[in-house]
Amino acid sequence: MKRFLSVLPALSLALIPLSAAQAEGEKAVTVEDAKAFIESSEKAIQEIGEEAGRIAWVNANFITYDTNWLNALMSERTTKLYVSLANQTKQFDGLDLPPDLARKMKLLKLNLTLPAPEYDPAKIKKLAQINTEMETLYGTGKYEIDGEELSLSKLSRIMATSRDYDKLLEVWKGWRTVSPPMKDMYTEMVGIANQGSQELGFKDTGSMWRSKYDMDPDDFRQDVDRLWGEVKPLYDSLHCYVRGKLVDHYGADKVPADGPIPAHLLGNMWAQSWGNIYPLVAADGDDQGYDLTTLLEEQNYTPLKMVQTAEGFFTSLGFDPLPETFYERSLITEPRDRDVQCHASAWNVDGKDDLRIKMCTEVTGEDFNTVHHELGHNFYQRAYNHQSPMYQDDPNDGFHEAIGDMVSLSITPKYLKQIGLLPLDASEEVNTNILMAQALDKIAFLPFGLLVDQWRWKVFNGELTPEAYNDGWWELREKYQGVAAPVERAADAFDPGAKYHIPNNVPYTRYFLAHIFQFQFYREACRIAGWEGPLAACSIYGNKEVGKKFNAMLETGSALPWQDSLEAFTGSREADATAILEYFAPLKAYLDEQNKGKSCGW
Ligand code: X8Z
Ligand code: ZN
Repeated sequence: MKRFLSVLPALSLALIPLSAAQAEGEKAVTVEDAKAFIESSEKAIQEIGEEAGRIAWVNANFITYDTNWLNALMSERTTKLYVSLANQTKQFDGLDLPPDLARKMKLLKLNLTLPAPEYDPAKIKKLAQINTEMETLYGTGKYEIDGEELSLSKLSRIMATSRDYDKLLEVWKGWRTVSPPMKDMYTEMVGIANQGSQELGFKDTGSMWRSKYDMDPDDFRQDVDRLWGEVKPLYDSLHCYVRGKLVDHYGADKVPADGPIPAHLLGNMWAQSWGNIYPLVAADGDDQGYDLTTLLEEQNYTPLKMVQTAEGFFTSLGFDPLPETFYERSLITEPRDRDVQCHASAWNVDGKDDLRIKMCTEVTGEDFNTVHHELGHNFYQRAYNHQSPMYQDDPNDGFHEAIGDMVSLSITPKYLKQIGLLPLDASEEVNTNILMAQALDKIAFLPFGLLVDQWRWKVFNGELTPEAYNDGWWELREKYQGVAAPVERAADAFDPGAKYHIPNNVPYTRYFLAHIFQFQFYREACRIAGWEGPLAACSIYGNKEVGKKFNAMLETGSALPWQDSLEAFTGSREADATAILEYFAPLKAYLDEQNKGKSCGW
């Protein structure tokens, strides 16, 4: 997802008026000065956001020497502007500001993901170059097998479908050859960003990231740990059951019956969601689920039709259709003749209605879910586009990641019948296997969603030094996920860099939070819809009342603290794991029954 991008030519900095105090050298700044500062900052941000957005779009769609050059230049200017604005907010510290101004001041200070030292133009430039280069290494990364250069999409297809231990190992190792050259750049980037964060008054960049949640950063860390503690028993049950099935398939010589699972056997390049090995772990018996990929193929779905179908879900809730330009300007399938950044993203290029997705969509159940995920970002972006520039965002990044996912939880057997993907005489019951398929995506993801930033927090605060980057990564992978590298890692390995969000510097705790929030939103939506059956069988498709109440939360943008927005929709001010636990309770009972007598854990 691309959010508020901004850049300002050096000259325009003159737009930001000096405060009265600065001008006169002594007189204290006033609320009026603060107001004028915020107004001019918002104007500057709005004016240049579109330019930056279009350049970033072209770069991600055509990765070339020149678009990289342009992107680095824009990134440099963006950082310059935001660092300057963030540092200028300090002059108003201690001033008793009205709540709206105080909030905007705070958001302005926290806006950048990677700040840099304000008066060190060489470092700002270096940061921009490093970031562009790491993004390019990832976006153009390939690995050759049997004389063919394979992109990440192709390698991921093999990870998803092959059940050959050695083939999977080759692909898993192969993709990780793209990241060692990133390691020194990453180290340098950490140093520059930390300097910038400290200048703004934060301990380090990780601490700055944790300060974005309208609560004390230490309390935030604890809250995340609390949530993990609540869902961990469910993850442990799933891990134990899946490991048993993998032992059955690959043998105890390949998969240790009481140790961590080799990370290349779970159907995904990063072992972050396991839906692709559903056929290996599905429960026996009559309760067979369905394979969404097969259903889509049987009905001759195309990537375009998948996007239109997902749009149809949102319009059924009362959202306006996407603008025509969405279909004219989006990238929906992988081009054959050029390098593009295939990692799915959703954009609002002009801060108004120029919505797009960029996705190398394939006709699979996994991508059907991702299409809903991306459109969730777009509908959210449009819902808040009338807000002032500082508020055109989520109040908690977990919200942005949860919207589309919340909608796709309604892809139930009943819904699939309604849109003609399942035959009309199919059962509407959500049986063990349907829940199993969901758990392989949603429950398996939780520890991964947590550990990526646990690693980065340790990198930013210096607990992990460059020599320990890779081992520290695998310690966390084992601790949280119970997975292990299938082979010893070389001294120069930089395996975190083989995951998109590390070279692209996208904070990751948002996805962990989103996996909690989406069930919380969904449970509330189902309550509004008057649903009384098992939670997992509820579909909100076509429910305008749900759409209206949900939209009320979305259109608030970041104008209110997330706790207020959450309360307005769900009545609760806390991230609450009871909804995800309720959803999977029948599966948990099944898993625990199956796991009886096994030694679980790793
Ligand atoms: O990066 C994404 C989205 C774009 S915001 C495709 N996701 C995470 C990932 O792929 O690692 C969605 C789920 C987790
Ligand atoms: Zn997303």
